[in-house]
Amino acid sequence: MSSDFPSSPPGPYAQQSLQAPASMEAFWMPFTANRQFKQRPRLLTSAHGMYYRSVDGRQILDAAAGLWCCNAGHTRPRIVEAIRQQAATLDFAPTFQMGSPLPFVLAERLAQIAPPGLQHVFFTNSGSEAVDSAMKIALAWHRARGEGQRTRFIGREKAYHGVGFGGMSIGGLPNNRKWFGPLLGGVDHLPHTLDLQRNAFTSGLPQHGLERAEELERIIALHDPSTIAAVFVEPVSGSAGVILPPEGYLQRLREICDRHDILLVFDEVITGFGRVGKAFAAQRFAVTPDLMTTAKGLTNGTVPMGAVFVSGRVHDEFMHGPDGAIEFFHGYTYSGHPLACAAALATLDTYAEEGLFERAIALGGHWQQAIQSLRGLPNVIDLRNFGLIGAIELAPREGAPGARGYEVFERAFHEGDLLVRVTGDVIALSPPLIIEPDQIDRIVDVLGRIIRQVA
Ligand code: PXG
Repeated sequence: MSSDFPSSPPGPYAQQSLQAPASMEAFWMPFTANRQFKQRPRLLTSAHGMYYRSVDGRQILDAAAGLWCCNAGHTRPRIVEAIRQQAATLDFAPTFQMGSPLPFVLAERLAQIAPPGLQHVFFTNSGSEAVDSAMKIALAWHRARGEGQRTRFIGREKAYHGVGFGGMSIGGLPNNRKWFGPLLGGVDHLPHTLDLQRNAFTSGLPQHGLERAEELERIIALHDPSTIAAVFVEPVSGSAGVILPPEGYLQRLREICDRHDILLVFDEVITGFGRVGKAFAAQRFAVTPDLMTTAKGLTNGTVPMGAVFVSGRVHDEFMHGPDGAIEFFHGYTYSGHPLACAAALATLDTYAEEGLFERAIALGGHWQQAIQSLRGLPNVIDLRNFGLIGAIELAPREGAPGARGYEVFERAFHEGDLLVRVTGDVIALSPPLIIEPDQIDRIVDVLGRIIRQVA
């Protein structure tokens, strides 16, 4: 396998990517225990297909698609070439009152694979920016149609919608919120749908919990429907440790939003681009939102990019003002960046050519069996799977929540040559969609061994 890694000399900058840095002081790492990390670093230096290589030369099986990004696997030649060529052709072009072809081409391509009716695309550089952009589109849309009093948002407990003030406010992870003051006003939260008592060890979608969608009616009634702009949910939450929607739940949210003229927004930053067996979870669940936020898999993680998909009904309301009026006072310097667009187009071609959106379903049976085979191991209190997403929930050590999960994660990397993601005591799995059955088996073998060791 190691012979598959590119062997050509990498040049002066990439060369530095292959060795440990002289100092680790200056880089303040995001969402990381910096001091702990810098004492015993986990450094990745190169990548190919399903594997990373670590700084000490080991091949690490990537069971996390980087961070839910690299759905087609790593350093795919078509994507690499697209970025290389685009950088040498058009490195940057403004998109404020100016344009260049690629964002138009990419938006058309995205509209072709989008859920029905979501045919307009607003580009951002990340999932967080996509979420904040969607919140602003929702507010401005209501105002444009004479409903400017609709300013409230409804998010959900345990939700992750990125780290902008908007996304933090509708998000529901206490650690991500409590440090940062009062956040946005006028936000309420649905209850989350994790219910180990009733749903533990369910294969696929949980059977219990549909009634938690009814809470939306209660929250809407409390504030009055006329004050509410939009409801934001992740069809499947990832960051909080993989939380699945009960059967029928998303349909129910759609019905309630429709009844009260409230926009429904799906945050598909992790579920988009094939993670659950269709291009988007909206299609897998056959529920179409009004807006959809995406990022990560859009460029296979190669160049930062996010996109908000917008329905015709929402988009068209903005297009009524006087000619020459800017319709939406929002955007980023790098919205529709040429390198990101080129990377995204090559990524979409790779997904299509290799049938990767269908692969999560094709591999679903094997995946489910593999994940659920860990049942009965010490401290395993739940196993969840859907599409090519898996979660192993471990009982927390007494007085030390998260310690057992972290130990599994660390040992998996150092001793098992395996990259997983950990959130508290949940091990989350989301491998590239190019994974082969024997690699699925290896993930489960390594984790099974380590879970026994940390018992
Ligand atoms: N929405 C959702 C649903 C996400 O999962 C974001 C927004 C923010 O995207 P950016 O590109 O701004 O990071 C995310 C990001 C994890 C993990 O451990 C998940 C994310 C980021 C980091 C870690 O599951 N998702």
